[in-house]
Amino acid sequence: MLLRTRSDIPSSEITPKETFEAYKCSRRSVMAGLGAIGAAAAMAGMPELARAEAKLTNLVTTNYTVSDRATTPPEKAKSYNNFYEFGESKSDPAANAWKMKTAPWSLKIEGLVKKPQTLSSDQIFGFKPIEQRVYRFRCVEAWSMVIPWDGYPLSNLINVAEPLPSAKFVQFLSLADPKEMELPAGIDWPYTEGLRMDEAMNPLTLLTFGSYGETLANQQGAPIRVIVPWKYGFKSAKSIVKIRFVDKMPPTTWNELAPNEYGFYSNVNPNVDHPRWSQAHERLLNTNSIFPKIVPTLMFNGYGDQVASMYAGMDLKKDF
Ligand SMILES: Nc1nc2c(c(=O)[nH]1)N[C@H]1C(S)=C(S)[C@@H](COP(=O)(O)O)O[C@H]1N2
Ligand SMILES: [Mo]
Repeated sequence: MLLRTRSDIPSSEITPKETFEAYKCSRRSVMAGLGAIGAAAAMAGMPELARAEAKLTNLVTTNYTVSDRATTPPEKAKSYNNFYEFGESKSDPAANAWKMKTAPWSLKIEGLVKKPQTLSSDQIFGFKPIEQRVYRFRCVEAWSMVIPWDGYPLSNLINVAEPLPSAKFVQFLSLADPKEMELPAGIDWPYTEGLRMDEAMNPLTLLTFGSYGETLANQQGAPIRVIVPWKYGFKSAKSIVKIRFVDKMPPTTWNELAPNEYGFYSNVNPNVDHPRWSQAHERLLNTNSIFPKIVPTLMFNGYGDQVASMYAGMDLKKDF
């Protein structure tokens, strides 16, 4: 099994500053996106750990906010997590993910693109104004939360790389570092997920750096993850180190483990049950109560208006 770590990426591969500035993203605007702690830490070249959960400033609010459900308390969203690299129970990520060093961090963009490149997290943070979007977030395990995620559409980053017409899918690879992670046996690390190109370019797909107006906690997938709100939670890969543009549907972690249980698409769909449980309802984890409300699951998690057309003509029982 081949483990990929950040040390695979020589610093010489980091995109030079000149190239980066060609995207009209000055260091100043990078700083503007981070709170005072973050800016000070970054300026002093301090490890990003020092600015964990720094306040994000200049957040732009958008009209994607869910208003029909109360927002999950942040302590709930940051203590009940799936991040198998740090262990398989819901409390393991919060207990163990502090060991992950999130700076320096680089994200490599490779494959079928005109401009393959490696960007630091600061470069990516500063590339566009950061929006806050309160999204419904539905785990395949039939629980859900309502979380204000902070980031900008993934399409902004994809456009920078200029995918070739032959690029049909996007593959995400998460960090897999045995020095910092448990990496339980039985999974072929690194964690990997994928989207079809139109899904990756959909304006709802968020490249995410924060939640609740702060940088992501490590257990949420700091410093960079994706959020795909109309799909089951496992499609939203955490702590991404690589985005690869490919011509064929890429392998994905859960599909490889149990292809009859987890399809590539994994659109939230109350009409297609998981082989071992119903997907018609969900436990709504938007309070700290130990007796969560159970609510009906919505087709495409309630985002059908924005996404259903991408699946017109497909049999979603077959392409689940
Ligand atoms: N790298 C990685 N990404 C991952 C996972 C994981 O185990 N490893 N779990 C997925 C699953 S199953 C869910 S439900 C969400 C959980 O995100 P949250 O902990 O921020 O709620 O992350 C997804 N992304
Ligand atoms: Mo999940």
